[in-house]
Formats: sequence, C-alpha cells, structure tokens
Amino acid sequence: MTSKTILVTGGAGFIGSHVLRLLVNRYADYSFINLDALTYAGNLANVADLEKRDNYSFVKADVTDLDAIRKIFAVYPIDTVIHLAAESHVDRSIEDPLVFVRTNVVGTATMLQAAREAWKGNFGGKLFYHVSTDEVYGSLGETGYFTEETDYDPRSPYSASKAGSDHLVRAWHHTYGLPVVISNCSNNYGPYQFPEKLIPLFINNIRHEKPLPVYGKGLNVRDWLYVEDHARAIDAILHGGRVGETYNIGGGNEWRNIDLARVICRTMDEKLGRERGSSEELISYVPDRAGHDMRYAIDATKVREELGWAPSLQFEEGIAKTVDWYLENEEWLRSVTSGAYQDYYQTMYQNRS
Ligand code: NAD
Ligand code: TDX
Repeated sequence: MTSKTILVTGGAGFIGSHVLRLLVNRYADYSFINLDALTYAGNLANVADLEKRDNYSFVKADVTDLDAIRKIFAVYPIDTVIHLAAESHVDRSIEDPLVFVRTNVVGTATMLQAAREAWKGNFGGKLFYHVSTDEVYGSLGETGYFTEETDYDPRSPYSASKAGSDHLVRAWHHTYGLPVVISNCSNNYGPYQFPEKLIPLFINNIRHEKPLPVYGKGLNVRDWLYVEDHARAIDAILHGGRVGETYNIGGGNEWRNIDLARVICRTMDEKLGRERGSSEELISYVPDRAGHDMRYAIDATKVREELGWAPSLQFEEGIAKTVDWYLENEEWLRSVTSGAYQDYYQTMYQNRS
C-alpha cells in the first residue's frame, strides 16, 4: 500500500478522534496531522492516546484562516485531506447561525482552495474527502429512505451550512478537477461525544438525576450508528471509494426519540443498580426544537455493495458500551461539563422547562 500524508480536520472532536484512532493504529506507514481549532467541542483529551505516536502530530489552526492553512500545506507533504471540522449541533445553529456559515461554508471553501493551490493541478494520488451528514436531504415522512440521488432540502442553519459545503466540494471537483469524495452519515453515538447531543446528554442527566428533556412528543425518528462503524466506513471509502462520488452511511437502526430515551433509562438503571423504571420518571416533555426534522433514514446499499461495509454492532450492544464508557470516564464528562457548558445548558433549556 502506498504511504500517505493525511491531514484530518476536526480530529479533536467526537468523530474525528475515532477516525484518527482507527487510522493511526491501522496504518503505521502513513503520517497523520490533526488540525483543529479546539473550540468548545474540540478536546485534546479525546486523542491523548495518540499523542506520542510517531505517525501523529497536532496543529492548532482555524479552517477559515487561509494563510494558516496555506502554511500547513507548505510544511507537510499532504496528499489527502479528511475534512471533518465543523460546527455540528443543530440547537446551537438555531441560536447562533452565523458561526455555522463561517466554519462550515467558508471553512470548507478555504480548505478546498488551499488544497487546490498546494496540489497545483497535479492531482495524481491526491484526495479531498469531505465528511457530511444525512441532514442535507431534509426530513422524511413515515416511509422512504435517503439515497445518494435524493434532492437536497436542508431545513436548519446547520444542515443548510453542511449542504452548502457539499456543493462547494462538488464545485471544486467539476470546475478545477480536484479529486473529491463525500460521505453523508446518519446520527452517530459512542464515547467522546459532547454531552449536548441527545445520548450523552441523557446519560449525564440520568447520572445526576436531572430531567431528560424530550422535544415535542418524542416521536421524531433518527437512524443511529456506532461511531467506530462510521470510522470504518470512512476508511473503506478513503481506500476504495470512487473519485467524484457520494456515499451514504447509516445504521439501518431507526428509533423514535422517546423509545431511545427508554432504552437509555433501562440500561442506566441496570448499570447503576437503580430500581427498574426509576430513570424513566426523569423523562420530561419540553417545547419542540424549531423546524424539527421528523425522520432521517439512510439507504446504505451503495457503500455496502461497492465497498463491503456494514455496521458491526447491534444497537443494544452499542448503547451498553457507550453507557459503560461514560460511567468509567466521569472525569472526562466532568471536565467538559464544567464552566461554559453550564451557561449553555442554562440558556438552551431555561425556556423549555
Ligand atoms: P464535533 O462538534 O464533536 O467536533 C467538531 C470538531 O471541529 C471539534 O474538534 C472542533 O474543535 C473542530 N472545529 C470547529 N470549528 C473549527 C474551525 N473553525 N477550525 C478548525 N477546527 C474546528 O463534531 P462531530 O460530531 O465529531 O462531527 C464531525 C463531522 O461529522 C462534522 O462535519 C459533522 O457535520 C459530521 N457528521 C456528524 C454526525 C454526528 O452524528 N455527530 C453525523 C454525520 C456527520
Ligand atoms: O435535549 C434534547 N432533546 C431531544 O429530544 C436533544 C439535545 C435532542 N433531542 C432530539 C432532537 C433530535 O430529534 O433528539 C434527536 C437527536 O438530537 P441530536 O443529538 O441533537 O442530533 P440531531 O439533531 O439529530 O443531529 C445529529 O445527527 C446528524 C448531529 O448532531 C449532527 O451533527 C449530525 O449531522
């Protein structure tokens, strides 16, 4: 296998840290540069186990800073970019949309332009891999699935900014010939996810016997995938995906939020030795998210048939592993939920209680 120098953006975040862990361990002859601005969502503790590895280094930089990105391309012989850096939380995008446009739209254009300049039309062996979301396709009713041909119909500032970034990636491909690949994945869960997202938020709240804020009637449906399975799919696409193509990745694992909340409650009762049913009493219905997409569901036939990828974990197993990890890593949870997180929680949930 030819050696590679891979720039991973957003590698101190949730999914990026798992992608790096998988690739750094699997490909000793590749070099990895983790580029991250270390926003509230980025945490070097997420990649502490990689710090001393010979094939890994970290650079603090902002993806919207063209000069800084140019310098990184000038220093390292980068031939592959895996672009994950983004603002990723829908509720924050409703409160503060402009930072999503800046990071997700301007940041992606900046990365594309810096790669294009550095590679100077010499695109052999180069790849810009853009990591995106199923939310770009909009919202489904009770039936149907998102395929790679589904029209874009983003409805939140977050999903619109990710859709914008996907369009820019395709524009750099069609206009300048930049070799690109895009994957659009469903909801991820697992260790190191910031506790603003549903699953770690509920685990943390149950731990502290705080209310579990279920938006609306809890009937919205998401397709959940264990984060390590997403990382494996990214590896498969990195090595076997066709340039210019899009691949949808999903768990084939749809849950209504209220049913998912009950699974988390049951698992937590068992793990904490609490009386069965006690965590469910914490469920509290709160006013809905503005513009709340009803259902996401992915048709992952293409990645399965072309690249032989499939999720490896059953959901109950994935949830049990996730709960175990959060309970065993209370210090991590405490460190990310101190300080600014308290203000976030106050602002986000005060009008909902
Ligand atoms: P995250 O919020 O946990 O991590 C984002 C990372 O990007 C953080 O380390 C943060 O510091 C960094 N970052 C933010 N702004 C930056 C900037 N301006 N410059 C450099 N770094 C910056 O996000 P995540 O959940 O790991 O998502 C990673 C990617 O995967 C995103 O592009 C997201 O849209 C996509 N995605 C996420 C999910 C999911 O369920 N979490 C599903 C599908 C796709
Ligand atoms: O407190 C909550 N209560 C609640 O009912 C929170 C935080 C969420 N929810 C609902 C909203 C959604 O229907 O749970 C569902 C999941 O919410 P999030 O964890 O915020 O994820 P979602 O909005 O579906 O988006 C996620 O999946 C796609 C990621 O955050 C995105 O980055 C990814 O692109």
